[in-house]
Amino acid sequence: LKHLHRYQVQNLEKAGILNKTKVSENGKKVRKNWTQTWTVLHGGVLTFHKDPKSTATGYYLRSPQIVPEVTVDLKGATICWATKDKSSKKNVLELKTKNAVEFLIQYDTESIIVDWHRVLTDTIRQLVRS
Ligand code: I3S
Repeated sequence: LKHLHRYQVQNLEKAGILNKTKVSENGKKVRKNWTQTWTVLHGGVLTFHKDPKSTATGYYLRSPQIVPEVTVDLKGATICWATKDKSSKKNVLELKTKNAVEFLIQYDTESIIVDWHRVLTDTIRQLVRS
């Protein structure tokens, strides 16, 4: 089990609390539903987990099998800063998946969202080459 823990930690590229909402699916706008989620970037896949309180880092690592609420394959996805018309919130990222699902990702602390932007951009770039 200890080995499993180490394996999980090494491959965990980034994790943290973010606000997210889906905005469209198959070109169709869906009603926003901003929720705070525990977000994990791992092996080119981004997952959103419900109830960040019960899924803080320790809990996630102890329960690597935990089923995410949403799984996003970043291969073929795009990430950019959302334009002002997309949301009244600050520090908003727009994530579009290859199969035409659009999410907004947001966090009030600029340094945190800037970090996520950098890591997501790098991950998507690497996946293009792979
Ligand atoms: O882009 P919208 O439709 O103005 O987004 C806002 C709404 O979804 C609103 O909820 P209602 O569906 O009850 O109107 C949300 O509470 C807002 O947070 C949404 O806008 P922001 O600007 O926060 O992304």
